[in-house]
Amino acid sequence: MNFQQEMKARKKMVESALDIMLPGSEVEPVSIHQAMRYAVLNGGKRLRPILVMEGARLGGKDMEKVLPLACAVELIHCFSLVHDDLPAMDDDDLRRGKPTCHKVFGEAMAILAGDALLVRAFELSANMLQDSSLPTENVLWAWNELATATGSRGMIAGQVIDLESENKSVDGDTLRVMHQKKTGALIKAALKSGAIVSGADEEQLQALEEFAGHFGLAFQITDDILDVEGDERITGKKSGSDAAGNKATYVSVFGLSRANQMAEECIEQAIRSLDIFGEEGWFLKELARSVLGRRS
Ligand code: GRG
Repeated sequence: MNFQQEMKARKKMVESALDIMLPGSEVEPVSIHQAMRYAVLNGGKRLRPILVMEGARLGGKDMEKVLPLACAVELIHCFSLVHDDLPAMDDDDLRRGKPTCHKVFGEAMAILAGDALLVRAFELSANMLQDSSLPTENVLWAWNELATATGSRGMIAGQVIDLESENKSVDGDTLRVMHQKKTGALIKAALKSGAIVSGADEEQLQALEEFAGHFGLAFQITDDILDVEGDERITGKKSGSDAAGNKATYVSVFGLSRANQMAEECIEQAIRSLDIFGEEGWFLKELARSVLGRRS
């Protein structure tokens, strides 16, 4: 299978699993379950669950084994998107090409749906303890990585720095830390948690952590570039919202040309981090290269 086919196949696996792992839209109270399903089963590249699966493959386990963990990571990501779009945060009307969760279900239900997705994510991670082929201590370790990456020292910290930086001049270091936490932490935890549960060794974990650090930053830089140059019909969200919200981005701080160059440098470094995997590193290398040309 080539890279595109592999991505498509993994995305399909994740989408089927998400459909099963979310409560059905007929489960009472139906309003919350409909809002949760709307927020998750609405497109999306499924990058983070695909990283969990790749971590597991490189650690030597079947990708199917870690599907509950992969889905948990996607639910955490979707929770963050629902809350990020709320009027109190970015106040966005469009996400993945569709009206945002609060536009369809109302603000209160969107807040609850986000909360419920986060809780369901930890339920799914806990369910992995029932799989006797996965060492309990590794499942707990992965769970801990995920919680730290999501919480007030990880993604939520990044969001706080973001909120507190609005309308202020921000230097490159603050911007990098903000993005490492807001976007990078969950991306890193995704790849690492998949590798941890499947028993990857210290050297592999170190390499994956390094890869994910560079990859996550490149991903965010290209996100900032897409906000300026992207086609709304493809990105599925409103362009120019960073500038409209007076947000510090790689484009506003460094300019478009330097931002592009920085993304390329990050991807080169990411690819170099994979040396220890030899041929086995092909999927992550292709994934890294695809970030530079991404249009959504
Ligand atoms: C309010 C308690 C509370 C928590 C929420 C809102 C928040 C904390 C964190 C925000 C994190 C956030 C929205 C980061 C943005 C990261 C980003 C680049 C999102 C887009 O990711 P893609 O391109 O999206 O992978 P798809 O739609 O493809 O999944």
